[in-house]
Amino acid sequence: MSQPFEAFLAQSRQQVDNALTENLPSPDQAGADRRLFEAMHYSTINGGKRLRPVLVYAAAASIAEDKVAQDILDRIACAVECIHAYSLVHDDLPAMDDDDLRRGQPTCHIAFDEATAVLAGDALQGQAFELLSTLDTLTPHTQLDLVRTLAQASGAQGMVGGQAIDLASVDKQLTLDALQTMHNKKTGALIKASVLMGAIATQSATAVQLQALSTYADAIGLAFQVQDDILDVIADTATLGKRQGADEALNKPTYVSLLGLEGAQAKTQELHQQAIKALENFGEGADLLRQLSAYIVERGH
Ligand code: GRG
Repeated sequence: MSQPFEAFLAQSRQQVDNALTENLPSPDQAGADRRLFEAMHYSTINGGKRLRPVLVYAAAASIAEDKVAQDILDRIACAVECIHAYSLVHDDLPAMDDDDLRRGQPTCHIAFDEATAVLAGDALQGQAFELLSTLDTLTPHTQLDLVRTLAQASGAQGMVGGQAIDLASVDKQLTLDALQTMHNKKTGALIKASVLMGAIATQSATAVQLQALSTYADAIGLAFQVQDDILDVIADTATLGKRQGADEALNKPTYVSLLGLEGAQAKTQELHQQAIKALENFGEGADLLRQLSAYIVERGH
């Protein structure tokens, strides 16, 4: 019987926060690099939703509950969150989205300075792969599989490539397909990697199960982005910061601008149903993944 969803979310968030505190360089040690370490902490241990780490834990449970040591999953969850945090720090820089607020606090380059924010993002990326190299109770094949999955999802074919397409699409009319390709890479790839890495870590997922999880992840990754666009439109931009303002000023296309608000809401429901269907051959171990799909399309922030 899987754990109640709210308890699972709270516990997963606590686990990954503990793992981040344990595995990032201490901001308390004296030295010329202290400012860098402070910026890394500032940008990670600051109350994000921890969706990607939660997906790591839930995907592992969908294949085999209790088969992977908690410590292994914590380090994988931590690695994924380090990549996510690095992407946010760099995305907020003046050269990219030029945002002043993130998670309700001044962005890293505002709280520190631009050079430190660039370095903190770079260091978080390195930290992620260092963490994956410490999973020595897994087979070397599994370790390499995890490294490759995260590298592909975060690099030129994934998140960074998606960001490049996004930057190139400013002031351009994108078709729905082109918008989808951009989001699949920019945000979907890391969400998918989180699901696959949780499953890979069990060392017992079949090719058919991995394919089903891939289909599930594609659907929730897109649903996450459509819901993000919906939230941007219905939120009071004055209180939520300037992401929407920046997108409007840059004339970036969104799901709401292409489908309308009701069309976008219908799209999230359709994607949720696709995600649920992808898991039809999974047992109750996948209930957390099913509930996470509902959480993504129902979330209010
Ligand atoms: C700069 C290399 C590089 C990549 C940037 C992911 C990304 C690519 C930029 C993020 C821009 C953005 C705000 C996109 C909207 C969707 C999104 C990823 C929101 C932030 O993720 P959440 O909602 O954030 O999971 P929290 O704060 O909960 O972790």
